[in-house]
Amino acid sequence: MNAYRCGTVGITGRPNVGKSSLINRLVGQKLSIVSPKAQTTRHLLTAILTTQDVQLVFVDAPGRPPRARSALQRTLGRRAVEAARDCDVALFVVEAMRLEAGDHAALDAVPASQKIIVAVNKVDRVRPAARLLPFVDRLAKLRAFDAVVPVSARTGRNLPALLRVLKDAVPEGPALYPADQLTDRDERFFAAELLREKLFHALSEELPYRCEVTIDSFRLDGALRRVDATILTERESQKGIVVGRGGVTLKRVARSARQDMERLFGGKVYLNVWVKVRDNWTDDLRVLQQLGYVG
Ligand SMILES: Nc1nc2c(ncn2[C@@H]2O[C@H](COP(=O)(O)OP(=O)(O)OP(=O)(O)O)[C@@H](O)[C@H]2O)c(=O)[nH]1
Ligand SMILES: [Mg+2]
Repeated sequence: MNAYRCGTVGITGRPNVGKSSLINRLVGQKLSIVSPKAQTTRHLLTAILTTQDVQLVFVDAPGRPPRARSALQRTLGRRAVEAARDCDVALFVVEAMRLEAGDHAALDAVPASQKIIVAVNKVDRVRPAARLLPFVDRLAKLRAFDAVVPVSARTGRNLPALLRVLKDAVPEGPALYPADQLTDRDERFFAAELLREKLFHALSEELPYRCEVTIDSFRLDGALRRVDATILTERESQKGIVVGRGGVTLKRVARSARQDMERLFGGKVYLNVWVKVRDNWTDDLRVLQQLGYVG
């Protein structure tokens, strides 16, 4: 029998290439939030896949922002490289048929000594599929990658092949986590993230980047989870948009977040959401500290 394998897989890549989608699909649970906008992920998140012969501990990370304009973005930039450096193997995700300066910058931040596997994501969009071959060739010349695997997080295509190469890349050793543990984060973290995800879907352009979510209290009341949350905005005018006319936007966002929480937690949730203004929080080190972005 082959020995058990276990290791950490740090994800890296330009924003919006589908890193979080891929991790969710690989572990079979929506843990990491996803949106069509770049820079959705802000925190490091562990998602654990345990099988008969391997345990893969994926670390999702923010996409590396092209230009850091605020203190928050500088922190995200640092987090983006952390995951790919401090792991057994880096999973570098790119979008099929699209290599940009951001991809090269993300790759350059991974030390030359690091094992790297490339996932060429979103291949469901490439027609005919033969167009992919020259792209993969070009990619393979960038560095001595351990493997280049075309996949689709959307359709699940080729994910078993990706899991096989990841398994071969991690060291032999016993599992780090119990077989039924899916993540290192608690329900409180997911409550905040799911609410933040809904803001990314409901608000246009710049506004989601000006918002943050904090959980003021998270209590179990029998089988009911009672969650009090605050959405921080930077200005009064932004608060107005988040709340919406007659409160419609806020109601829609809160309802959708509550439904996702109930699905993830497997029980009823009572969610209360307030919206507050905290002047320029994305550049306020004290606020960023309170939010856990800076130590
Ligand atoms: N067509 C297609 N779209 C995908 C695929 N994977 C992800 N997407 C979409 O790409 C967008 C970005 O996905 P995310 O998973 O949030 O990307 P990310 O790399 O985690 O982004 P950041 O956290 O901002 O760095 C979303 O709209 C996804 O639905 C795929 O395989 N095919
Ligand atoms: Mg992400």
